[in-house]
Amino acid sequence: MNDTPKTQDPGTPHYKNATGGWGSLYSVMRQFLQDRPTPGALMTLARQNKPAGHMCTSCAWTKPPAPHPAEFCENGAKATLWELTRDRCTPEFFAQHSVTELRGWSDHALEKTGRLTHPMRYDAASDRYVPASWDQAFASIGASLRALDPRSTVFYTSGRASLETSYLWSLFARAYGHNNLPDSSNMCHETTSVALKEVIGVSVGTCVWEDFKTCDVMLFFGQNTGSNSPRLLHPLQQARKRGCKVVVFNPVREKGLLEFVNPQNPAQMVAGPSTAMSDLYLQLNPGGDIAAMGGIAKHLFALEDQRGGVVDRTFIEEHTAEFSGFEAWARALDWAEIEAFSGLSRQDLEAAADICARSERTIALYGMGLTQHVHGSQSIGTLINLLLMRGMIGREGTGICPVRGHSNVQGQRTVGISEKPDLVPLDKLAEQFGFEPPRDEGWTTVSVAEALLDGRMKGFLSLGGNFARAIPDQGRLDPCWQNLALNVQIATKLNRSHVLVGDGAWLLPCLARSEEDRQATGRQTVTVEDSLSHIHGSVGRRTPASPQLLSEPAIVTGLAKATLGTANPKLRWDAWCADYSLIRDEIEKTYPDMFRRFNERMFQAGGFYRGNSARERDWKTENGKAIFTVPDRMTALAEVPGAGVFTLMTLRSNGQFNTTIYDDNDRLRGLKGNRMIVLMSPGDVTRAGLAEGQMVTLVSDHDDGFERRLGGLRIVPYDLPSGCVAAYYPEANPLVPLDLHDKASKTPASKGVPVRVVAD
Ligand SMILES: Nc1nc2c(c(=O)[nH]1)N[C@H]1C(S)=C(S)[C@@H](COP(=O)(O)OP(=O)(O)OC[C@H]3O[C@@H](n4cnc5c(=O)[nH]c(N)nc54)[C@H](O)[C@@H]3O)O[C@H]1N2
Ligand SMILES: Nc1nc2c(c(=O)[nH]1)N[C@H]1C(S)=C(S)[C@@H](COP(=O)(O)OP(=O)(O)OC[C@H]3O[C@@H](n4cnc5c(=O)[nH]c(N)nc54)[C@H](O)[C@@H]3O)O[C@H]1N2
Ligand SMILES: [Mo]
Repeated sequence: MNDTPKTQDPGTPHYKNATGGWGSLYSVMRQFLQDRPTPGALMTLARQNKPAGHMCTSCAWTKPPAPHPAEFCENGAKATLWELTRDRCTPEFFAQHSVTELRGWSDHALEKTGRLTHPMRYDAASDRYVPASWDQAFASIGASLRALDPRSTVFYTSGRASLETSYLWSLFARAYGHNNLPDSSNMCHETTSVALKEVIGVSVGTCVWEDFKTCDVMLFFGQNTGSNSPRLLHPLQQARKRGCKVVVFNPVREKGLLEFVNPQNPAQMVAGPSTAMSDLYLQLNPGGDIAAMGGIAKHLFALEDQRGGVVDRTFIEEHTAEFSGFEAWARALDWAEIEAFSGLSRQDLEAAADICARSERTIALYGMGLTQHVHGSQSIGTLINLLLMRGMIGREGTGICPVRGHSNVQGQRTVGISEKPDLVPLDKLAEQFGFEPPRDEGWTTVSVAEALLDGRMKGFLSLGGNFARAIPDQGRLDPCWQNLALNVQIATKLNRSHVLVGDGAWLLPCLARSEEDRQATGRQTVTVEDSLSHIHGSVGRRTPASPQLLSEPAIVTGLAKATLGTANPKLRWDAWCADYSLIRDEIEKTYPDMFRRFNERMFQAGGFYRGNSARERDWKTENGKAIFTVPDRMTALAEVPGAGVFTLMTLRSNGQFNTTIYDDNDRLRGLKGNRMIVLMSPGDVTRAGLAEGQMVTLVSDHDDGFERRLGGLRIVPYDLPSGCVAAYYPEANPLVPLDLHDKASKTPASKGVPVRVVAD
């Protein structure tokens, strides 16, 4: 626990300009010069996120029905330009550099080599990747898989692969014989999927686009909109203009939720002024969200006692269960404790509660600041309590809005990528495809890492992503990758997961989403689902980076056929690969309610809505009601008592997309040129006897007999609550202990790592 409420240390550096604006345009231009994209890249950008174009591979924010002429943001443009680079990572490159040498390269340098061009096999004798044909790759991987126990293998997915690819991937896994289908979601919004399912009966948010036009309050918990979902700034700006109140809870003063100049509004670009994006910006302690929400609830009950009309009793009686437990908990909270744990003053929390009490339509949005804590699912449960007590779910302009990360991460779960067999219609699959799917629970990301450590995992197939770099505890896990019998990486660009390999490794290059995908029946299209549960068709038109590339569906069907053979006529790998509309027909058969007339509706403007029972106030929970919950703790920090222990948040910069590092700048936080830094409040820097610019080592304060350290970090005084520090993901991942995760969902606690700061 930290000492009593914090006042902010003044005078720390900040980015002077608003989010968006000219800074955003300059940043895209710098990226353009760095990537030297192939000709026509700007035309491709103009089609991004529009019905006849491709859906951006950056974030999952919704694509509105009436898109702006340029419906992309700074970071969406960067992601596309990064994909369309002229640079190529060829067999000649691999002949020149051993894999051991490449392990010493930075994340940026590895990806900067450009698009992968050929299927490659790792040759242990020469310690190099050597070229192979696709036929050799499929035959060899198929033979290896047949020799392994399916339950000792893992099929990982990063949240980018389309609905079509994801459906085939999970079908392949189950026909082969396992449910080991972890997804990047296991490190991200799995907390959401587990927590929301339990309390409101759906695993996704309830908001749709229209809600953003009529809400009168938005509560933002731990989501860095300006960097990570910049297109959400547009509806937010519109909402501000019509008087919608915005309250932000975030330990860091993130620019995007402070002020914004719309780079697509010429008048505002030239003459300003910027739009103030929030009414209250509350810099709480990391992990202090439950305490803050508890304070708000407590004051709402006090207001109800004073004047009534705050608590929606009719809704509560008709639609919810367990309200009395929550009410008793909130009323009994002690303000001194609320202030100590949240790091916020009673006055500020009462002001936030006053805004909530006056609201007729409230939306709550959140990101990794809530999900990546040991008590993440309880924070989400508590946030739902706040909405339910005021009847703020299932009406226009209200609801819960988890802001998802990868562009199809939500959709992958929708079509069967899940290690939890209960979430998948296995009986349906059995009937549709004539095989008996495995029924036992598969491995989450954390279980995979455990199985890697103790040798139970023998084979790992990765559909995109950079698993080895994204997971916790890298120092411990890195050497284990060389022990696998099989490691198959389907990717667009080279990354660390590809160079931590041993014998039996393959690198299979695929088309990017903006590239044209031609199969036997002509040009193919794919689909993705956004954060608001809308499904969009996506058409790639660019010439592929290399003629050797295969599409993801072609690779998955190739692998499946080579592994399973052709004995089951219902598994029509060749036909599906030739015509993706047949895959969509299968998806529709498995999920008829959500994907009705799938092929017909996929290009509907704004996407088609797959529906959401909680939005209709139909609660598919254990007792048929929306359920109030009582958290069993106020903060994760209670687990790390003792002087000198700081809570480490691992953060994204504005110059990265996850483990893809575009550059070393974090423009919106006013930080430049170095990612090996640790942010710390000026008061804490002084109190710890340190100085600006000093080099330090972070040592994880987690007592399990394994020492986790990260040295070579430079101290940067920054406007943070005292008691916490921040460093960048993925550089800081060796400090995140594998067993420090949300208890319900096993999402790693990447925003709540206890560390000590030691001078180098
Ligand atoms: N440009 C770009 N876009 C991206 C990504 C990217 O890397 N770059 N990644 C994509 C992915 S996969 C995801 S999941 C999303 C991630 O997008 P976000 O959900 O925004 O994730 P983070 O950047 O990790 O940080 C979240 C915010 O939480 C705050 N925070 C930290 N701890 C706490 C806490 O305890 N409480 C509260 N209330 N706040 C806290 C941090 O200060 C930060 O502002 O973005 C997606 N979009
Ligand atoms: N400490 C800490 N750890 C974290 C987080 C954190 O906040 N802090 N965030 C977590 C979160 S939210 C997430 S989502 C995970 C991200 O984990 P991942 O999704 O596994 O990682 P990415 O960095 O998104 O993967 C980048 C790689 O994907 C490949 N790629 C790009 N486009 C394509 C494509 O179209 N097809 C294919 N096949 N491959 C492609 C490229 O080779 C690129 O190098 O990290 C998690 N880890
Ligand atoms: Mo994510």
